[in-house]
Amino acid sequence: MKMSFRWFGRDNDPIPLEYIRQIPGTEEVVWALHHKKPGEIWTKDEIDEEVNFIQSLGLKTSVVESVNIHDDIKLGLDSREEYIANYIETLENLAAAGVKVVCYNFMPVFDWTRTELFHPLADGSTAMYMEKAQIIDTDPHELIAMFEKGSKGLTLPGWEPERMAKIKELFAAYEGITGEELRANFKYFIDAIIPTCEKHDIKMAIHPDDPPFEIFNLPRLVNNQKNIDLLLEVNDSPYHGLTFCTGSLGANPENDQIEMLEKYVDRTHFIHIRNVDLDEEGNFTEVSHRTADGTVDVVNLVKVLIDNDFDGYIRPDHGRNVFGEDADSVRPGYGLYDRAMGIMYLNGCIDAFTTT
Ligand code: DNO
Repeated sequence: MKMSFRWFGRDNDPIPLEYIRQIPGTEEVVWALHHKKPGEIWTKDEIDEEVNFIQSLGLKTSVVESVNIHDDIKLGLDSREEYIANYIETLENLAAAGVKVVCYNFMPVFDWTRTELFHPLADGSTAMYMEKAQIIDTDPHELIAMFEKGSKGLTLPGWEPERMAKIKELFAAYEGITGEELRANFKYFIDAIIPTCEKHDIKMAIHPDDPPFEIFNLPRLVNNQKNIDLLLEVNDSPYHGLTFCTGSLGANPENDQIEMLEKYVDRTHFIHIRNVDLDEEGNFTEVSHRTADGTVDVVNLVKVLIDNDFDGYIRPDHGRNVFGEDADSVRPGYGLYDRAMGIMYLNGCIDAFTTT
């Protein structure tokens, strides 16, 4: 398996690539063209510029996270044809630059959601937190009103201003859409792009929905075994696979992640390892990667990967904010220190299971 570290690019990430190279065993940078909007073509020149820069510092560029999907595709509108054609062109351009795996999601309206970014932990660090009731009980219209008033009551990372500006229309567009309809729109998309993936040897790795339960009445497709089975069944190609995210799936206490990883390991191209500490009400805080610090059995999940000769890509997911790292300059969850410690913990697990 290949160890990687997510990096948001020269304009968005204060972590120097030189530091990433110093994390033992880390060969790959998980990258993206973060200025690109969903539906836009990533040109060969733009891709080459980024890839050449990362590679010039001795790191590889096999994994992209994410090429985001335009909402018209998720909604199944006629205009999806143009966006699917653009997506295919982007995949061809990425494959030409040597990219092997594309991580993406199919969540309506939002990417991941939390209710607090700097929740204090007992050790004096902070981490992201999700209070389930606050999300479940918030009516989307109240949420829209809160944003219109500029309220910081609910802090939701990764919500770009352009999206917030059209949040009302987005909610209206998704109103009434069922899980089955969303899955049918997903199938239309994946069936359209898989021939390109097979031809150019570039794998799709869908990320689970985070949190893995319905929020604001928006349907979920990638949150539990039943739905993941249905999702994988829409197209049998191995090029249609998963990003197995232990933090996202770990926030649903009914998910037996060991069983799930054993079942899906052959369709898993990328794995995000993160631990969460889930309480009885379904709230969770993100914690260190160590098994003992949360409710995700990180050690035995790594063992499943080793036992199955997993040869895809792995990265540590969100870390805590530790050692006084400047929380304003790094993206929430994406500081250097705790993720680097996460890698060393994963390296320890990997070595313990592979060294005889
Ligand atoms: C959170 C990330 C997600 C992920 C997307 C994939 O930190 O794991 O934002 O990148 O859902 O498209």
